[in-house]
Amino acid sequence: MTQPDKQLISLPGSPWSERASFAIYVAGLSEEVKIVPYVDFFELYLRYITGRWNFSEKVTVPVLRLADGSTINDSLDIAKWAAMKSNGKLKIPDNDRLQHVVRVTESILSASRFRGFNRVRESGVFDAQDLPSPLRLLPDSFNGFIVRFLFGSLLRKHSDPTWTMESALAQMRSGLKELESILKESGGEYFDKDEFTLADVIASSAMGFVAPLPNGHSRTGPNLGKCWVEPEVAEEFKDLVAWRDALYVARRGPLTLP
Ligand SMILES: N[C@@H](CCC(=O)N[C@@H](CS)C(=O)NCC(=O)O)C(=O)O
Repeated sequence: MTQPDKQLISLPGSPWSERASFAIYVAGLSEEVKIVPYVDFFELYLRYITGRWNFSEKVTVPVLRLADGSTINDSLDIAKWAAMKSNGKLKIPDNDRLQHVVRVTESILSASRFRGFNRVRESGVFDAQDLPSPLRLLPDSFNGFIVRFLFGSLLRKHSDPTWTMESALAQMRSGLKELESILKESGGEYFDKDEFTLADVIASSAMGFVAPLPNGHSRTGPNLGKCWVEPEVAEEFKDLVAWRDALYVARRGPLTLP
C-alpha cells in the first residue's frame, strides 16, 4: 500500500472539506492523501503552511498540502486537482455548467452555515470530540463560553453582518429551488445529464447543512450534528436530499476516514 505523501487539512462536518474528500475518494487518490482533522482552529498554523501572511486575507480549510510543501487552498481547486489526476474517474463538466452549480451551492452554503452556526452558539453546548484539543482540559463549566466565543468569531469571519435568520432561510430556499431546476433541466440522473461529474460532488455539498449525510459521513458530535441540519427544509426539498443520499450510497462508499 502507498504511504500517503499529501495531507488534506480538513474540518470534520464542514461541507467544503467533505466535498474535497469526496472528490479525492472518487478520483481513487485516498491512499495518497492523509486526512488531517483541523479541530484546533489554529489559524496561524494554516497561515504557516500556506504562506499567506496577509492578515486581511481569510484563510480557510480545506487545504491540500502536496509532497513538495506547496498547497491548494480552496475546496473547488482541490476537487479539480483530484479530477485532473483521476484518469477519467471524475469528469469536469463544461465550465458554464460547473460555475452555475458552484455559484448556487455557495449561496446555499453560506446562508445555511450562518443559520447552523447561530443555532450552535445559542445551544451553548460543544461535544467533547468537536472541542479544540487544548480546551478539552478545561472543566465542563467553560463549555458554554467556548462555544459562544468560537462560533461568534466564526460568524464574524464568514457572515454578512446584514443577514438575519429569516433572510438566510430565504437565500437557502431560493438556492435549493434553483439547484432543483438545474437538475431537472439536465434531464438525466446527474447535473450533467447522465454523466457523473464534479458538478455532482459540488451540488451534493449544498445539502451539508440541510440533512445528515448517509453512511456515517456526517462527522460531528451529537449536539453539533443536531444544530447543523434543518429537518423542515430537508422535508421541503426531500427530492434533492434523496438525490444526494442516493449519490452517496452509489459513489461515496463506506466511511474509511480516521
Ligand atoms: N472558498 C473556501 C471556503 C471554505 C470555508 O468557508 N471553510 C470554513 C468551513 S466552516 C472554515 O475554514 N472554517 C474554519 C475557520 O474559518 O477557521 C473553499 O471552498 O475551500
